[in-house]
Amino acid sequence: MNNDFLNLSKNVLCPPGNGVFTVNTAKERKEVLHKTLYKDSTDIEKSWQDSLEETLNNDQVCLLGVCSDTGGGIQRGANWGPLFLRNTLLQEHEDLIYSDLGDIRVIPHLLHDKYLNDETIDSCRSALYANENLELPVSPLSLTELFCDELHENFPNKKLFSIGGDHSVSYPLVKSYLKAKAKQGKKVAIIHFDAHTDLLTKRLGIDICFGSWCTHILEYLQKPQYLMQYGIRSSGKDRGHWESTFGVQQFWSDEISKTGAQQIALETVEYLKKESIDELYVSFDIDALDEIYASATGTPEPGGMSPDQAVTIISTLAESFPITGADMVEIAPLVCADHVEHAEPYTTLTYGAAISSKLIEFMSR
Ligand SMILES: [Mn+2]
Repeated sequence: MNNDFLNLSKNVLCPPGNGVFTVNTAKERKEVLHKTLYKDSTDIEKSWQDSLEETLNNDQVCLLGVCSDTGGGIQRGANWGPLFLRNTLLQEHEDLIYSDLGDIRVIPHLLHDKYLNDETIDSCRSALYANENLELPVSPLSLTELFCDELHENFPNKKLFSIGGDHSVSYPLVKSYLKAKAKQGKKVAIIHFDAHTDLLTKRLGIDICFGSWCTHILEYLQKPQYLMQYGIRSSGKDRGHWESTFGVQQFWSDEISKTGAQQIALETVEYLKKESIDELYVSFDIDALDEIYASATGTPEPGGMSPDQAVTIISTLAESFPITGADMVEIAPLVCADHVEHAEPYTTLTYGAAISSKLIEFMSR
């Protein structure tokens, strides 16, 4: 491995679960995770650094946390997704095989470096790297893109499963994946589960956020039709508007229930085969699920998919295509929707972990 890449990783990542910068908050939860990962180590930073090279060189699926929810904007709290989802995966899917790269280092007030002035960048470089001359980005989305670009460059076959974060984190994750696959000459499609289309061009003047990330990855897709969206239901415009304006393909939640998840998935398989698609990336916004399964998220919505429907679609696609990248985003474990009866975080985490474990299992094939 390129030594520069190992050094870069040590600079822009931190141990799993540490991506939310705190002194005492959630200390016990972090300790549970660290004890499982690093046994009796008293120096977590060192144990994590020592494990990085092996993590990168093995052929297991790699986990990456992006604890940024600055790109959200209605109810935040998805910054805690990576820590809580990891603990749920370890408790409820203990036989699942993957290795953990850690979390992107996150300054919670920042989103993307293009929104910053030089003075702020210098100041944040001093804080993150103790060196303002180190020309690394400082914002979560910029750091994620740089890290993923270098990861794909150094390890073209590495499969990355990322945990958000609000959905804006999928912008650098998917963009970097698409650039890497284009270089490899692979034809890919994005399978996107969500209650929302995420197809704004800008939201209040900001182009990269949870409501607009999809629009800005279209230019990296060979055809806009290769963005396929499932579970849509909360939208100011109808399906025809989005499909004719952007060229994407949508399967709204009511249609999935009416036609059946299996049938919808088979139609997708047929389309993707006709287009000679080689590989898939799955981006899963937990609010694709109905609010009774996913209330601990920024924008829980009724009328959504069941976990079974989602797993059916993913499993059917995985029988015909390799899934070579995926993310699970928008789980906000400390958020409790007051309009959802019996809202609590554990149901959301359990279903989020169940779908994540399926994705990791399929990616491992
Ligand atoms: Mn979304």
